[in-house]
Amino acid sequence: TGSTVFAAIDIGASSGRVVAGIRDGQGFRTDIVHRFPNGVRQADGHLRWNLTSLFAEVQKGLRALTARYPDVISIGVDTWAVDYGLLDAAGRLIAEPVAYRDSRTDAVIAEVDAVLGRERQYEISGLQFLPFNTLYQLAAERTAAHWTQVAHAVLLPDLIAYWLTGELRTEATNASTTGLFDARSRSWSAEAFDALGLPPDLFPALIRPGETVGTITDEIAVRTGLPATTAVVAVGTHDTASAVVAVPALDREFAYVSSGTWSLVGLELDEPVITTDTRAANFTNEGGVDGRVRFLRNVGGLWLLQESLRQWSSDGAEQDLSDLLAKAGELPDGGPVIDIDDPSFIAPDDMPARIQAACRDSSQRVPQTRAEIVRCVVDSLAVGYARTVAEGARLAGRTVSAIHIVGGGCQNVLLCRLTADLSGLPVLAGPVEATALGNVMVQARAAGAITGDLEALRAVERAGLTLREYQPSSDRSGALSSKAR
Ligand code: LFR
Repeated sequence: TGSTVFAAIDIGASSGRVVAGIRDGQGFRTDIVHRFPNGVRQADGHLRWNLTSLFAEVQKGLRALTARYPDVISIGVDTWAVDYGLLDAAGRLIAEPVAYRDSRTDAVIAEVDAVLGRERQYEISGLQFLPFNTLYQLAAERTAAHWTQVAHAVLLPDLIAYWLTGELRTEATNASTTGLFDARSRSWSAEAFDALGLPPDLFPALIRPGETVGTITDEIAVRTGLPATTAVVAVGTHDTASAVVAVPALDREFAYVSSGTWSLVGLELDEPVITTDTRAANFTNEGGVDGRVRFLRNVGGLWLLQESLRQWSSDGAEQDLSDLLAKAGELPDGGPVIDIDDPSFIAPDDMPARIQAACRDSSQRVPQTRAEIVRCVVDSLAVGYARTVAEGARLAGRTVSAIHIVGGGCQNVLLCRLTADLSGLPVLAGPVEATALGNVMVQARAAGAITGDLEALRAVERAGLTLREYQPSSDRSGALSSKAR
């Protein structure tokens, strides 16, 4: 009676979770019922995800969820963007999806740019150039032997929704990251498909957040214990789109950082801003929920720390991040700052050595200890956050009164404090589970458990949250400001 529980399947590049999102008197509560690791591995000559095992974890999570919450209303799925699986005519996955960190696009970027110039690409899609944008990945793949078998390209959250329901769709916020989507008309770009020689119906039909994909198959109902009538609802299936929904802002003068494996830094706008300046600054105009525009840039992320930790653990004893961060925080200001967005950091392996090389190559002091390397990454992230917020505000002609940091990185006190100091703006940290919350809130609205625009949703969310606030201190803006501007 009156219990309103929604299931969010939220899978990031380094971990996934199945979350119960509960609408209660205050706001929304999340209960993580299942957590599992994710990562890329080398297989058949490429870095790949293992969607088959991720889907097994999803089912395990849904089983755990129904055991605890028998009355789940619906399910929403979000994952990282740009990657896709290829299905044959019988709907079978042809191979495990290649991961965006694979280098396969190196060989085709120039070719694609020759048939559809970078400027024209940006004019159509408003998308920042990233070497792994879907159109480059498809260009690399279409010459492979298996291409003749391909019936559909399916973005990864849509693939999971397909396995749950048997229904094939392409959710629009994630479609906006392909480079084949028109940012202004918010539909596929026939010109882009044509230029690349891709069939116009390669991707399944579009669906918008809030619409229903379908009900779960009988097989999934049996395996998970969910009622056969349970619906899968389209949410902002691009994880960043869901995270932005759950930025707990009280007005619209906010900037956000969705801080996870990547840091997505920017503003929410009503219309795309596609100019030579925004192109030069490599700002993207990704599609948000309710037709909003996520005007942002991909800034490097916790990936550099995750990969450093992985390296150090494989060298010997397990290394604890909170311990290193505490030590890093005690180091003096003014250490080396690297360009965290350099493409040389995209691939896995040997991260500490690459960070040291970046310092050496830019004639800075080379960090030696683990704490120094961690401090270098955190300083560089904070510089990237402060600079990108200022740049986004300038490009969009907007004022920003606060920066919200959501996602895992909001727990990093040093990062939050440095961002406040360098930007001269208050930083509001939280929630950690923004992506799952954004996923849940869109489902809750589709079910009628909450009504209104994103501002209304955020107001309800905010009522149930305690945010940590960091006021800028002027001491530090002096010490590092030359690097932030
Ligand atoms: C964050 C994210 C970014 C996207 C990157 C690759 O998880 O979705 O928004 O650029 O992963 O898909």
